[in-house]
Amino acid sequence: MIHPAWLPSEAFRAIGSRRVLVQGTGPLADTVRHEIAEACARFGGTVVQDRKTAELILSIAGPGGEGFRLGRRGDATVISADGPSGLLNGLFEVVRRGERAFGPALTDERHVPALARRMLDHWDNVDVHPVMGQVERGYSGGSLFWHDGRPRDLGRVRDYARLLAASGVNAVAINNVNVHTTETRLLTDRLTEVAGLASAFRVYGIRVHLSVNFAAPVILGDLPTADPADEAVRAWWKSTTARVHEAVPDLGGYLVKADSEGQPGPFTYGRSHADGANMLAEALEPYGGVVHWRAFVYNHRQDWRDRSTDRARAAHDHFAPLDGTFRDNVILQVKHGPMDFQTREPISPVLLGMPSTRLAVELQVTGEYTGQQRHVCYLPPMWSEVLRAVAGNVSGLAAVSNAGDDPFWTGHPLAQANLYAVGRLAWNPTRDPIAILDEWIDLTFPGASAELRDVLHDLMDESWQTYEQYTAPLGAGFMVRPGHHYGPDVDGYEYTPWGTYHFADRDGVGVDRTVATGTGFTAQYPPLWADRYESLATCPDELLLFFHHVPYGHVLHSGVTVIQHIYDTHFAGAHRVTAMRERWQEAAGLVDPALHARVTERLDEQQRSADEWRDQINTYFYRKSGVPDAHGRPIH
Ligand code: BDP
Repeated sequence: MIHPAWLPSEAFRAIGSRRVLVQGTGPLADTVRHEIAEACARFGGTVVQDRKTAELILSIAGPGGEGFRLGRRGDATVISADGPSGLLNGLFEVVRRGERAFGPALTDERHVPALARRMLDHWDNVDVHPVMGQVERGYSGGSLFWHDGRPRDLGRVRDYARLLAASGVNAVAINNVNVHTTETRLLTDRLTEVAGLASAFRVYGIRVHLSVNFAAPVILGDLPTADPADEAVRAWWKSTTARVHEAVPDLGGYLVKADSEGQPGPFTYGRSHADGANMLAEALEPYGGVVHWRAFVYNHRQDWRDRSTDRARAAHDHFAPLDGTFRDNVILQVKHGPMDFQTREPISPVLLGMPSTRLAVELQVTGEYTGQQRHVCYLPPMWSEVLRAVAGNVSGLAAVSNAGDDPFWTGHPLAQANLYAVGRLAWNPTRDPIAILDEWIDLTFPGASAELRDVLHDLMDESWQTYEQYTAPLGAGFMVRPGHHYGPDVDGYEYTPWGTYHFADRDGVGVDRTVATGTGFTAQYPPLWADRYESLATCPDELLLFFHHVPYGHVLHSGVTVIQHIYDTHFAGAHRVTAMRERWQEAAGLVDPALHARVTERLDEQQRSADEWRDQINTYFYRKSGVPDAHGRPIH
């Protein structure tokens, strides 16, 4: 059985037991009508045609737009939508409120999304990749879109689109940013598959985007070059894009990973990333499409002995000089941190330093470096910090999806909350992440008892911080097993060409990224930020080792030494997991037994893994430093 996630039928009871009027035409109004008719059939309400008797009125009151007004008119609750998408968004607002949407106390509210583009990126392959599997960094089974190299039944895709629409998402990229040969063909001879997926997403107001391979003209055998200055190449993209739009008239656009981790790009031809992005933007422009061009460009074949190189600098070094040179329909998609989705990173300086470029911030819902959906790790507290810092600079959010064909959608059932919350935060980045968690609990477990709610909060509220405690300390990243990135491997990446180092030796640890003595990365920030990170006196503890190389005896703002902090947090984090496991047993009988069993199994693994992290990290730093634990706990 497929778990209904945050849309069990019970969530529609308040609507489905009333007299409801829907006014408006078009596919999205039809979707809303269909949702209401189903709910009424289940809960005894009626679809009415008359305003006078209606208890809920949903109407399209404007020419277009995603916003809506919610309020009371007489005895009815009314959604006046700016356009068809607003109608759907209004419906889900009423679903979220349940009975609370119907009291006379309801005051007029206007709802509009803060970020215009709220996108999920799927790293799905059509075929199963020999190393990466079908979904790259996927921890929830196979793809929702393809099976055995063929498109799946669209029913489940439609259910997925519905879940996403109810969270506020309005765009998806359906295939992996590493575009292999089969997936390159989605642009040409596999277009009918794209059209099928687009039809499933369209009825929920979600536009499909395609990840494209920059070298597609060469890979598909049509041209000898992919040089963006070559007229034949430009013409190829224009005619190919025209054909794509014959099949999918409302395609949202292209997503591109270029000159990164082996993907082809404009550098091959001595051209800039603006040249590359602008060529695709020109091809998409007649159709209102956009190019999401990723800023994740760095040299993954570095000489690790060369201390002057710094992977954290790469995106800003490449892109900041191009500010103002991108066409209007290019969106530069920037990972939230300068490295790569680590548990703790500072904000990418690209997001603070390109005022004349349209920017989208990229987050990773799939927990590649945050427990891979085997650990409980509720990420919105991290995302909320990011979004508050870049508010006003970005107009979009793109997040790597964590959903797959798993019956619980996300491997770990509690990881559904991350998927739900990312859309809600994109709609309103100022929301309290814990209030969003409450919303998810209400929808997913309608009528949840106070007891269940408390257990879920105990497990999830601070789970990101707990994960951070027992894994890599103080902003040091990548102490993970190379390749699959699960579990500890203290030096796994230390002497590799990937540019991911912590520089631990017998005297100290951390990467010196200061201007004074290090790589100069701090200078990429606006002055106030740069000063804060440059100085040991003001650099926040949790990012200390990201910016500074310090002796083990360095005293943190918290008053403890770096080495003692490492020991303390690792013991505390693993201990906390033990408490979480015990707490979860109190939820037995309060949730679906299959869900309870799945979470129990995951918590067992989280405990094993947290203990392993604790022991390896503590032992490593004890052996490097020779400093014993002040509290005499066992470290070998
Ligand atoms: C890294 C992943 C890799 C992705 C890459 C990306 O390990 O699988 O292809 O990000 O974002 O974190 O392109």
